[in-house]
Amino acid sequence: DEAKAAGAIDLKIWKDAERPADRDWLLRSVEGADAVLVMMSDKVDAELLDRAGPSLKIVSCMSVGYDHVDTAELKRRGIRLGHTPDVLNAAVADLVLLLILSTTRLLPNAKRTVDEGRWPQTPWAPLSFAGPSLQGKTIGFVGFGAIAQSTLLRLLPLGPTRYIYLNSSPQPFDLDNPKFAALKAGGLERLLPAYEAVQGSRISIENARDLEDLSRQSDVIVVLASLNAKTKHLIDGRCFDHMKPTAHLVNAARGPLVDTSALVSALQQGKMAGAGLDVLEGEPVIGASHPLLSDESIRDKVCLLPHMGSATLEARRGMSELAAANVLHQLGFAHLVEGRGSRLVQL
Ligand code: 8YV
Repeated sequence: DEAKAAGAIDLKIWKDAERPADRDWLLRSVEGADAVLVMMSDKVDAELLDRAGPSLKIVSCMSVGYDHVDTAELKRRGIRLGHTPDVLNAAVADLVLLLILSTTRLLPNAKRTVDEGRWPQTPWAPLSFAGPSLQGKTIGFVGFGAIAQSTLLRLLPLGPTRYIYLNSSPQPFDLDNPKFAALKAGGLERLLPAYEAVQGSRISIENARDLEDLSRQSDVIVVLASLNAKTKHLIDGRCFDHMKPTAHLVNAARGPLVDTSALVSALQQGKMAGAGLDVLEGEPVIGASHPLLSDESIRDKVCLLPHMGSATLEARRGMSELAAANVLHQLGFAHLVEGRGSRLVQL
């Protein structure tokens, strides 16, 4: 506001917070811009960068993921990229927990039974709506960045005794390695012995050998990796072949990390027990005709959410402030956001 009042900035703002920016509006609005601040739904490609022209210095994303941005083009043109890590860790980790519990405790089936008025006709039986507890179980993380580590910290009181993870390169577990900073900052050193004492068993955190190893051992696989050419369909048919028939899959990262048709077949064939997905290939247009919802034999095994991992008011405010701070830092207005750092990506 200050910079605008001083006549130092001209802002073009898409004002509808409920709907993504219209592409034509975006292409018109970026002409001659010094910075563009985009949502995950705004594709930043060569066409948009051409329209912006040589004045463009930074593309700032209001998201931690930036698979909607052509990073090679940005690098080639010397344009910086900003994103919003960390401010959303708690919100996404909360949602992952919600998905793990929803899918293991059969929430879709239970809720549909009540919502559709079938409860009175459903006689109580010892195994009605009974799903597995997390106590003594193994959780496998595909992608073990700050969000996955925040999820692990939230899972500790629920009783899993083994956590295994995979990153883009092998990384033995070592709390002094900055790669595990979110676990250290969350107090793992103190929490681990406390929960071991409460549960009366050791809790281990280990680097899985590979995806096959992780798939074979996990009771819940949590996908929190970034999407790129190497990770598309990382969770595929082979992975489902190795899973325990009682295992669940949760994806709160990007839809294309999971091969949806392989997932549908795995659920149909009973190769796994269920899936909780905040993201889906082809989102946002998922309807009742989607294969995960149209097949009655698997419909109750999946909990689908509309990509809302970061959707707490606090996280969204933090994301918007950081996305704006990234722009202001890059354009030489850092003094306007004193005390607020910037998060630029090394391209
Ligand atoms: C969404 C996310 O971007 O930050 C990310 O990468 O996937 C989420 O935070 C956000 O929910 C939608 O704008």
